[in-house]
Amino acid sequence: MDLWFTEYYTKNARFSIKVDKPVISLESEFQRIDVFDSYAFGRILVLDGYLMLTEKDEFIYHEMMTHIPMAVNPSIHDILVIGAGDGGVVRELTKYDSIKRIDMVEIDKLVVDVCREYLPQTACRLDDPRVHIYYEDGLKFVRGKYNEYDLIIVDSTDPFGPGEDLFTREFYGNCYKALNETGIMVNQHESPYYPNDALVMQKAHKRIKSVFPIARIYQAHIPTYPSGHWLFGFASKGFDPIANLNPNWDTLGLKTRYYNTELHKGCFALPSYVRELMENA
Ligand code: AG3
Repeated sequence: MDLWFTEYYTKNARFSIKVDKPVISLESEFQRIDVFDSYAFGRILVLDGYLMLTEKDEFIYHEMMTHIPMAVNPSIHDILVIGAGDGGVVRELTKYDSIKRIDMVEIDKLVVDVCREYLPQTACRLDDPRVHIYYEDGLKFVRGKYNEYDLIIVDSTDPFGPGEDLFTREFYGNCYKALNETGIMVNQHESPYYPNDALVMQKAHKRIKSVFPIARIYQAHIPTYPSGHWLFGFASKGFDPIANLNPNWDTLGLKTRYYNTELHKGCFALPSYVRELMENA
């Protein structure tokens, strides 16, 4: 049988992965959830037809969302994670003994349930005693928080459907308030390549820049996301992602497969066309 999962990147470009077997398909209150086993990328998670992660390359995304801020401020103790129901961000964070509390706010409990059952590779640390899961709307959750967190990680879906609110100026403003005076916010920032993705990522950057004094962009190569070229936002009230890189991060002895401190310095260097997109945002 010739079974393929296909995501359309534009009307004229698409990406397909041959499916070995469908694992589970469900419809939650918020979205359609599919898990497939594939030959090339292992098990994959798809929400509303958009590929969220594969077992083969999720380490790149999850390491880049967590170790970049953690290597800038070694005194991060209280963290808010928004979205991230698959648990990949939490798995990376729990590598740090210095972290005291991880509040995770995921709107869709069914995503967490499905990942606990079918994606233990990412969901494996959701039961760490420092992790508190809230099944709530991320935008509403941060509205009520003041001066509480050292770090906010926004691991959302794309800016349509349930993830849409997590790209608004109101949301970024509330994150600013929820952070303490040394706070850092990291968010998944879409791709600069296809015009539709580039437009939403420009809008997001413009909004973050209007709220945070420091707003930088960094990149990684993620084979199974649109164009394979993915961006992340690093916003802070004072920390500079490169000048303030902790020179002792390596002595922590954490095992990573993508992130390292040389790459940390390099990933903020953007291609000229991306720099231009940011300047014209
Ligand atoms: N979160 C965002 C992935 C966006 C991918 N977009 C797409 N395929 N169109 C992934 C969740 C991983 N924790």
